[in-house]
Amino acid sequence: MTDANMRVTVLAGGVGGAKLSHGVSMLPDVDLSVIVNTGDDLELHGLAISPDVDTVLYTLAGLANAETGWGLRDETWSAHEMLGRYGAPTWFRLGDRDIATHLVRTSRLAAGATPTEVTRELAAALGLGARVLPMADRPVRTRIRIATGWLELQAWFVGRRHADDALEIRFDGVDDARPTAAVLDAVRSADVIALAPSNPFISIGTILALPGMVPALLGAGAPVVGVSPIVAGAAIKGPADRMFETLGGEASALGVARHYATRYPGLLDGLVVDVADAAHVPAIERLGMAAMATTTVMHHDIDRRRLAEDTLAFARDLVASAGTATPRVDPVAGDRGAPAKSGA
Ligand code: FO1
Repeated sequence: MTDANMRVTVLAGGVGGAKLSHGVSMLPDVDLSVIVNTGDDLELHGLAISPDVDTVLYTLAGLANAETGWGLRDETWSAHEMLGRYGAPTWFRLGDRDIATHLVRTSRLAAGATPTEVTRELAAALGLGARVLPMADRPVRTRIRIATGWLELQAWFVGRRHADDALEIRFDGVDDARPTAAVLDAVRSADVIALAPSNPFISIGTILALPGMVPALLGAGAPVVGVSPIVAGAAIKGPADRMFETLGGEASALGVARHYATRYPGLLDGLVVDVADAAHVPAIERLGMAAMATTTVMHHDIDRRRLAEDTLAFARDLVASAGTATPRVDPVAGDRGAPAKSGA
């Protein structure tokens, strides 16, 4: 902990990640960095669109559409209607105010700015104190294999309402991408690192698939705590529960713990689960990570703040107890130093 602020770094995907980050940003004396998945990015109408980054920016700025979680509130759809009249694609709905973000991003990238620089400029313009960090400055594109073949993430997620079973995931470009310097700094200098309740396969998994990302997290001095995106066997939003069924594992809080413990041994020091899953806590602890049950479903801002408070307090207790207890040997991977297998 620095004298003034606690430095908190959150790994986030879409709506769930943005909400937890927003909760952290409401806490006093906290210096927040959010590392955001960019595998969902797409180009449409000649515009560079970064859904998860924009969802975090809008949510932290208090501008997000409360019903959907993505896009801006008080939105209008004149451009969308006109695009329809021209026969342009309208399956991915872009509101008029949202389009301003894509216009600025596209022109700044064309002028040679990096996604990190563009996002910093957008965050500053929206008056954000938090650092919002694209996970990488090189393009990574998540692809999903369904029964009829491979689809780009948004074509599956939005275009087909993720109705098809996801049989395989690919992160195109990930081998040539690296966590940015700002991302590695946010990991190294954190007092607490949190994996938000985002999809472990296509949001957190994408970030962890970046070469060097898991080793950086394993080498960080800060405790790494996750928040389960599965509550009482179901995802709050999106296809995470069904992806456990088709990609391996179990759609439960214990399944989430097992997912991280087996794919990223030693990564999680603790997992926060919902009170509905309190019965799973002992089995999760037997996997070699601490576990805590609290209310993790976030309907209102106050829920976001309280989950953030509980998660940070949980992480602080881990630091305190680690100071006294003998170093915990992870049953799956041996001591912390063991090189983790690569991510998803
Ligand atoms: N999600 C939808 O279900 N339908 C949409 O038309 C849609 C448009 C959209 C536009 C901008 C943006 O930032 C997000 C948008 N999303 C839409 C959400 C997005 O697909 C998901 O939030 C993430 O990609 C999943 O993490």
